[in-house]
Amino acid sequence: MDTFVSQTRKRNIDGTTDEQREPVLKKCKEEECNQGIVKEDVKEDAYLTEFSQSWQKIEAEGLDCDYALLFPKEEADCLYTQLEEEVVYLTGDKTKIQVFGKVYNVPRKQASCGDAGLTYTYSGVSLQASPWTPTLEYIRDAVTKATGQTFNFVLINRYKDGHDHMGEHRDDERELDPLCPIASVSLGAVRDFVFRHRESRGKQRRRQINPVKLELAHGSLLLINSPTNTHWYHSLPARKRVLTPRINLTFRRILQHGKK
Ligand SMILES: O=C(O)CCC(=O)C(=O)O
Repeated sequence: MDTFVSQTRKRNIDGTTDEQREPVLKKCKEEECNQGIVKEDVKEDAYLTEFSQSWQKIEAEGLDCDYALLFPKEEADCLYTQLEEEVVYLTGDKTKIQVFGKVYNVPRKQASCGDAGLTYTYSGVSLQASPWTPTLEYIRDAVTKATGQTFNFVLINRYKDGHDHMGEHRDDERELDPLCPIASVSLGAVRDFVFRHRESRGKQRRRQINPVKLELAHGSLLLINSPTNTHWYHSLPARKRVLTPRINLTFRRILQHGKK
């Protein structure tokens, strides 16, 4: 994979403790992850073993991201199973977007949750936040503990397999707090994720800047820091060889009434 990562450095992730995570894991074990996703007999000890991972810094011109494994596999499996039970995806007109005046079907399923009254608008679609579910709150709080940032909204994308995808775009809507990173949590199938510099796209490209390509793992957290979304587009390309689903959660901070 021709990943171009200009510089990496390690630092410790300040994540949740095992004790804090235990209630969610217990719930999942009690239900025996009833969709059959967790097949192994996972021992109590395995849950309580300290899970320490480190951040990887990903930098290029105008691009600043941090990547870490936030959840160990067993916990990520449980969270995935619980989200499959809890999240209600959009239907009808909300499954269409407008790009340059043309209407397209969204090639994946979407939902949004957040604090009461919040709305997020992109590509001609206005998404009203549904109430947080227990698992989304749990993941949001784990992200806050790991990053020190607070979030009031999450966009949920579910890709049933490698045919489902997300086209190149920037998350640069005015209602997003520019000081807050976008925190992207991935659960399920590993998928490629590509950043492309705005000056090296399409026919009118002005510069030759290599794309930055990542693989987003099950249980991972990618922080997209400012000013990345000003200079770089990102996408989740179709990958026909991927046969299993993936859920992605992008936690955001939306400015209420256009103010901080
Ligand atoms: O599924 C992904 O990792 C991409 C999500 C994304 O680009 C977005 O929510 O803006």
